[in-house]
Amino acid sequence: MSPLFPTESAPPANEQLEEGAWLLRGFATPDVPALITEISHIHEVSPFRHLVTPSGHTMSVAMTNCGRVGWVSDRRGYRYDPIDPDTAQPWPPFPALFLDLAARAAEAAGFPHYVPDACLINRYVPSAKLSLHQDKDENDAYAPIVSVSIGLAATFQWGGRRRADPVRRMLLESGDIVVWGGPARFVYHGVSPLKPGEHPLTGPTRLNLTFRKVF
Ligand code: MD3
Ligand code: FE
Repeated sequence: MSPLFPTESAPPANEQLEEGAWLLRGFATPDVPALITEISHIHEVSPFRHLVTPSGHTMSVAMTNCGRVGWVSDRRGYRYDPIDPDTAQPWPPFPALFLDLAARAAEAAGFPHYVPDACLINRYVPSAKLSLHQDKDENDAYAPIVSVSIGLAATFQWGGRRRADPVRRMLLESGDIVVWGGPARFVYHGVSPLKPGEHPLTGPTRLNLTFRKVF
């Protein structure tokens, strides 16, 4: 018998991962096509590039930014910079949709009045990965990082406050948002090498937005 209220039409429930961390499955799905358009406009001004870490390793993930400052790395270290070193110009401003989406997601996770300063945009192709790390270049240690996944799905690695803590794995799909704030702000995390695939909107690519309150 077919159910009167099929579960397929119910929005997925928000899932609390730990204190301060929420997984909002499909939260950004209606906005994904417009987000991709905005990212391509940002790429025209501040193109994706492979940054070099202080140890001299070239990252497999390509990055760009929008907002007041952008996250950059070179042989001298990591920093937030108001100027894109590749163009010698300010980073493109936040599209209105970015600020609106980040604030709605943060609110849904218990962080009202979220106004980020920066958005790091990561682009993965098959085999690109992000090794286990903490994000601690931001001055605000309570405000959340809001992460939006777009395109191919990726296996996200979610650890604890110490590098040696056990790591859980979960699949992040296009439209999923994860919010990490307060006590969950400094957990180790990473992304396993992207598996080859084809997404209808992004082709063989995964995009990820991470909104940050830097100041
Ligand atoms: C948990 N990006 O850009 S997003 C990063 O999918 C980064 O591109 C990954 O890690 C990506 O720094 C993961 C999820 C995420 C981002 C930041 C966090 C989880 C986090 C900061 C603290 C705790
Ligand atoms: Fe990170």
